[in-house]
Parts: sequence; structure tokens; C-alpha cells
Amino acid sequence: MMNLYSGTTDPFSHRCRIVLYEKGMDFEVIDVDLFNKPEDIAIINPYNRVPVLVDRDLVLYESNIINEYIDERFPHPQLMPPDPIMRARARQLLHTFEHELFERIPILETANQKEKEKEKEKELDRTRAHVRDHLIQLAPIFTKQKFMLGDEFSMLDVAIAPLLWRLEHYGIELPKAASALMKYAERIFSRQGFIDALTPSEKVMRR
Ligand SMILES: N[C@@H](CCC(=O)N[C@@H](CS)C(=O)NCC(=O)O)C(=O)O
Repeated sequence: MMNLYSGTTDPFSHRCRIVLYEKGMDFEVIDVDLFNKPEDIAIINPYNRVPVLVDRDLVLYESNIINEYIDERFPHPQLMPPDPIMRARARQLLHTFEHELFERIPILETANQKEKEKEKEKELDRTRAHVRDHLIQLAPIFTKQKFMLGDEFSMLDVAIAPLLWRLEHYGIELPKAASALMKYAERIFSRQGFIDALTPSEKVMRR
């Protein structure tokens, strides 16, 4: 059985939980409190971060790498496109999401810290604006199709969903012009796999 070491509020772990629940397979999620991290994480992941997947002798870290492995081991429903050209495009977009959006998560995570220096507050505002503008650019896609790659739910939707779930929590407000994107987000949030993957601490992030 696969074991996933997963942060209870961590958006990267959230991605892996979504894939595990979408696949409906046998696995165990080991909850990791990031404020009180057990020492064994540093033993299994040299970067001392979650998520980490352990499948017998295989130990994997990096959410997108873990998710591609699960997708290949359990191909139903397939989340990466079967065609090599579409798969390459999907990986390119996964990279863009990391670069433009998810690399900024550590700054966005400071949104709920009480005491912040002025400089940090400015950095947080710049980051919120960058993420908001990038999401606004994506909105027109969903006037034509249901999901990121077409009408089927895919790895791209998995990859971005934890951020969309946390927009309010990070203090990011989208304008009405991006309503197609928020409708798209609701489409993801209503999936059974998505609902089952939420931890109690994540459930309270959105009202
Ligand atoms: N690029 C990594 C990012 C993982 C990551 O940054 N995890 C953070 C949680 S947001 C972590 O475990 N940080 C260690 C800590 O907070 O002590 C992935 O996609 O898995």
C-alpha cells in the first residue's frame, strides 16, 4: 500500500491527496503538522519537505513527480494526456504554474501571520497582484471548455486546484471579469475526489 506523508494545510500535499482520491485506490495518508514536523521527514526527503510518497522501496518527493507516478501506476482515470504532444504541452503548463504561481506560495502563506514588517507586507501585496493577474489571464479558457485541457478533468486541474481553494485564505480577490475561472473552480470543488481529499483544516479555509 502507498503511504503519503502529507501536510494538513499544505497546497502541494493537497495535490497528491486529490490524485489518490480521484483514483479511488488503496493508500494511507500520514498527516504531518508542519509546525511540529517529525524528524523522519528529513530522513526520507533530503529537502525535509512534504509531500513524500512511499511505495515499498520507492520514496518520491515533489508533488508533480509523485502525481505522475501514481497516474502511471493506476491509469484509470488517466490524468495525463495519452498523446505525447499533448503530454509535453501539459508538462510545459505544469512548469508555468510552478514558476508563475506555486513558487510564490511561501510568501502567500505569510498572509495569515499577525506581525509583519512593512517590507514583508509590500512583498505580499506584490505577490497577490502577480498571482491575481496571472489567474485573470487564464479565465477566457473557461468560456470555451470545462477544464484546463478540454472537457475532461486532468493533471492540470489537480495542479492548480489547491491554489484556487486558498484564494480567500491568501487574501486574493478576483474581479467579475474572471467569473469563468471561479465557475471552473466550483466545478473542481464539487468533485467527490476533491471533497474527500480535503483535511479538516482545509475545509475551513473557504466560507
Ligand atoms: N515543490 C515542492 C514544494 C513542497 C513544499 O514546499 N513543501 C513545504 C510545505 S508548503 C514544506 O514541506 N516545507 C517544510 C517546512 O515547512 O518545514 C512540491 O511540489 O512538492
